[in-house]
Amino acid sequence: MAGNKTFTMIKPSAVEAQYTGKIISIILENGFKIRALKLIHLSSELASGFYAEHKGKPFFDSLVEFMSSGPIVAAILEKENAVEEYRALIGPTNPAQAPEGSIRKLFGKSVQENAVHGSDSDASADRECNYFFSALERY
Ligand code: 3AN
Repeated sequence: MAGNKTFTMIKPSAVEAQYTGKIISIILENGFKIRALKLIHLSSELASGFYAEHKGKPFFDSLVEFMSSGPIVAAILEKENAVEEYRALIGPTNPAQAPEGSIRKLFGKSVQENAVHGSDSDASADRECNYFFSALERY
């Protein structure tokens, strides 16, 4: 059975561009509940740990540098079938290929600066939620 939680980050360039409020509105309008939320500036160590599965890929160093270049907004979202529903709402990795109205189409600039992260499986969602939030910070 599909889980009901997913993890998202609004990436540094989208936070810097003041898109946080608009992105959170879209998330809420689409039936997700916010179960945890914080603004945090990742160190390069924390960003590397988060993206450990991509270590060794050509874009890894640039991704870590970008993700630690300014604050991000991290959140735990709840909805039935959350992982799949949220990935449909944000669109594919490349904003140029994202459907009209999707978050990455609306706010993404490039494959790297694609506005938001969304977990790709229930197992990743669990790991990512625990990476960012303690039991006291989630509801
Ligand atoms: P998604 O976030 O759509 O699940 P992943 O997990 O394949 O995509 O990649 C994680 C992040 O790495 C992406 N959100 C994007 O910022 C970056 N990324 C992925 N592929 C590339 C690439 N070819 N060039 C630059 N950055 C990339």
